[in-house]
Amino acid sequence: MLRATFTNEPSADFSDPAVRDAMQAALAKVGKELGREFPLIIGGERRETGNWIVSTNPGNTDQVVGKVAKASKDDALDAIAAAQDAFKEWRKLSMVGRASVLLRMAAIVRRKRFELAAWMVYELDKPWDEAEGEVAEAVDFLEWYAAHAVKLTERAELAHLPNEATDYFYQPIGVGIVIPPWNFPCAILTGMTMGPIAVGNTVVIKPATNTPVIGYKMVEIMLEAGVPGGVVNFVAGSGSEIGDLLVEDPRVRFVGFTGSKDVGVHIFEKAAKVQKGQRWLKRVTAEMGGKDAIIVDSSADIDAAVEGIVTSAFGFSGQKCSACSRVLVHEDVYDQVVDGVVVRTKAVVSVGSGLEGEASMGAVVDKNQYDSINKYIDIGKKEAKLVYQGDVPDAKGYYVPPTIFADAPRSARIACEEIFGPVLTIVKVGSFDEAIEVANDSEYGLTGSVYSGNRANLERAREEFEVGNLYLNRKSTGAMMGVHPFAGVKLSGTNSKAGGPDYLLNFVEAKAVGEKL
Ligand code: TAP
Repeated sequence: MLRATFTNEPSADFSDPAVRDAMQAALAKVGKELGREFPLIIGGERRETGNWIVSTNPGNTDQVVGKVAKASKDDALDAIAAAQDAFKEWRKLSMVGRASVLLRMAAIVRRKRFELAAWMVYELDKPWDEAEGEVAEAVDFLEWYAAHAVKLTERAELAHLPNEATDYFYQPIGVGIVIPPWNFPCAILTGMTMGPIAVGNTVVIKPATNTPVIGYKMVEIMLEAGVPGGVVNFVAGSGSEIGDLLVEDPRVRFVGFTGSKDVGVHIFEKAAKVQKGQRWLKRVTAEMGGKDAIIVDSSADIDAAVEGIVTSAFGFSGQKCSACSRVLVHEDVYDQVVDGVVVRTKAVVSVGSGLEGEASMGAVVDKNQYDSINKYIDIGKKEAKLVYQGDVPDAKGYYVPPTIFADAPRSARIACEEIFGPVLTIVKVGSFDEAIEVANDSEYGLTGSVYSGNRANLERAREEFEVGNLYLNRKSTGAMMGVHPFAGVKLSGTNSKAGGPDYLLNFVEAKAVGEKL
């Protein structure tokens, strides 16, 4: 039943008119469902709370995508109780049995790919290809974790004693809280939830407040695929209101978080404190922000570097944790690279409503992000030279133009702080040594790329560039599950490596048994 080998789910080709028609049909179908109310799901029961999180389209702020019940503290505690109860039985199911639920979910997600993508077009103003690509990534997470959960049942080889039989195997650990970000509300939420569930744990999901509707849709599919109520629970609510309560609860065994550095550090600290009645140390996987750099060496293929920089910087409006936000260019090729990046951005980056499926960038996620990015653009105008700023549509949405600063000092705020929008900062360096030094002079260590024709420099970067995901002569975005296991180092995260061979080990504990013969 389980696939012996894993292959990545191919993305749809939107240059094919039939594919575009399918996406238009999904947008029309979902368009008729906008504005509906969605409950919490606790122990398999739907629950309304009288309070709502109203999710709107950031590209058209008058458009309500849906209203999702907002959890109170009691709702959150009930969800933990339901997960604790469900753990008793779910942990006993065979790994193959649980993995088959993931494969069933993958099949449903695959069938609903355009519909799920359409929900993200409405809820995030995500461009069609990015939204559909994310759905394909959710399929990858499910099939990869299904296969790797089964692999975990293989007994490890141990040394033997002549008169003792030894055994070593993995067991699930318990109730987890899953706190995903809004930027990949389908794929990351699915991976963070179904990985731990595959190996026998139970989960309470608190979706990001900006994207609760797509979160609800994914949980519905989990239940449809056969995840029992209670094994997965859905409590939408504000992180600042119910986050600490969920993380601190002594019944919780692990916390999976993906989001900003500040919130991740806060959660890490809260989870570290052993609460009254708690009988374990909590595990935390916290995958956080970045200030991802692309280095362009003097020997680089400049056209390839320019293409990689522009794609990495402006895809999904720079709202990917892997987005390139600073470029460190050797002085010998500096002018060529700056000119090339500006020319290419003008040619290929356009801003417009995700709904129309034409523009390469949609709106940014909400007013807070819009204000914060614009604040950084104002700071950048004082710190560096604005070399390009594109246009935005005249629409009621949070549209920010692609913006490029050059000649930035390495210590400029726009060169050091995560902006998480379509703002690119270019810094000139005098040597490859200096490029590596500037790249590493950061609290973050998520992704990085090096464009170079010099083998020695590429090998130096392999060893010395302090990132969790390094790319040589290619863009810094577009990690694929199973191909580029993904997570950062330093204050970019706990390096849990989503979509990698070790990810599931974060959610099991190993037991060694020795039996005297
Ligand atoms: P955050 O603002 O940190 O929010 C992430 C999640 O944490 C949301 O569900 C949020 O809920 C919740 N939260 C907020 N305060 C909390 C608290 N006190 N306790 C528990 N949960 C709390 O990040 P974001 O804006 O959604 O996402 C963007 C960030 O994620 C960027 O920094 C980006 O680099 C990073 N990111 C990293 C990765 C990886 S793999 N490293 C991948 C994607 C994104 P509310 O929405 O209710 O506030």
